[in-house]
Amino acid sequence: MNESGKYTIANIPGDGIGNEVIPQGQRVLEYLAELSEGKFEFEFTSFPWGSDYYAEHGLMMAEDGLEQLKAFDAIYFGAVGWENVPDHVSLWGLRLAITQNFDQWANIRPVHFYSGVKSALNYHDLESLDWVLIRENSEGEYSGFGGRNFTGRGPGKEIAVQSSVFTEEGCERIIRHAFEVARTRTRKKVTSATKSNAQQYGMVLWDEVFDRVSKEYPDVETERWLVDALAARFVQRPDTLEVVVGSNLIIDILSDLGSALAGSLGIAASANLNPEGRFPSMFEPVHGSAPDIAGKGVSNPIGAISSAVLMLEHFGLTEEAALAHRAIEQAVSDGNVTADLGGTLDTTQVTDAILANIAALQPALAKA
Ligand code: GGG
Repeated sequence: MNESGKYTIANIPGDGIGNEVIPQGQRVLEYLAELSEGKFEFEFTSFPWGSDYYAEHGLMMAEDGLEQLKAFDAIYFGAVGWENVPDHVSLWGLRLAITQNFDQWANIRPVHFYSGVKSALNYHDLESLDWVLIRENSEGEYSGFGGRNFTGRGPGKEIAVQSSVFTEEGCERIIRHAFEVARTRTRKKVTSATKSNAQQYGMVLWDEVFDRVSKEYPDVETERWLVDALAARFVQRPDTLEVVVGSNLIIDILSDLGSALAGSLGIAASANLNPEGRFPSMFEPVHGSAPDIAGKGVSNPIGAISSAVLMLEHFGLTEEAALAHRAIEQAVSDGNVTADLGGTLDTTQVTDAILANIAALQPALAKA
C-alpha cells in the first residue's frame, strides 16, 4: 500500500463491452474502499479514447495521452476493436501504444477454474487446475518492425515483411519473472512454450536463455515444449500445467485457449506490468469488445472485476484482493452468472451478487 492510501486510476473503457464491464469493476473497487473506512481510497478519471474517438479525431487517444497517463497509479482498460477502424490501427493506436511505451513487459494471465462452471475439458478434478500464463509483452512478434512494398508492380505482386525481435534482455526478464511467480506457488513448475524448431534464431535464443535462467532456480521444475504439442496438452493433460511462459503471440493464443477451456473468455483477467514501477501498470480483461453482445447489458463482468483484483494485489491490498476473489467464486458457484456461463443474470446483477458476497464475507475476514 502506498503511504497516502490514495490511488489514482485512469479508466479507459475503450470499445464495445469495455464500456459495460469497467464501470462494474469500479463499483467493486469503490465498495472495498468504502468498507476500508478511510484506510485507502480510489480516485477515477475516465478517458473517452477508442474507436469512436478515432472517428472524431483521427487518433485512438489524445496526442498527449501517454503524458496524461504517466501520472496515474494504474490504468484500468476495457477493450479495443470496432468495425469503423481497421483492427491493426485500433490495437496499435491504443492498447499497444500503452503497453509498449510504458514498457509493460510482463503480461500476467491467470486461468482460474471456478467451481460450478462447465468446462470443455474432460477432466475429473477441474477445481485442482489453476494456471498462470505469462506473456512477454514488449517485443517478439509484436515488435512492429516491417513494411509493405511493390504495389506499383501490379496486382498480386505486393510483398510484406513482419519481423520478430527477441532480445536477450527481453527474454531474460520475462523468464526470470515466470520463475519468481512459480516460487510463490505450491507446485513449483515452469513450462516454456517455444517454436524453436521453426524459428531458428529468435526462439533458439529464447530457449538458451530459459535453460540458463532455469539453472538459478533448482527448486523449480522446468520443461520446454513446442507450442503446437503444448496446445494439445492443454486439452489432454491439463493437470501437468502450472506456470507457462512464452512469447507475445504464443501466450496471446494459449491464454484464449486456456480461458475458453476454463469455461468462458468472459472470466479471464490480466495485468500488464511494468515491474520496475517507472510507468503505471495496466489491468484489463483478456476479452475484446465483443460487438455481437455489446449494448445488450449481458456481458460478463468477471474478467474485468478479476482484473481489478489483480490491481488490488499490485497495490499491496492483498486481503481485499482475496476477499473480492472469494466473492467472485461464491457468485459463480451460486449460479449468479451471465449467459456465457449458463446463467440468466445481466452484467449489473452479477456485480450486485459479488458486492453482496463481499458484504457477507467481510465480517468473517475482519475476525480472521
Ligand atoms: N481487453 C483486451 C483487448 O481489448 N484485446 C484486443 C486485442 O485484439 N488484443 C490483441 C492482443 O492483445 O494481442
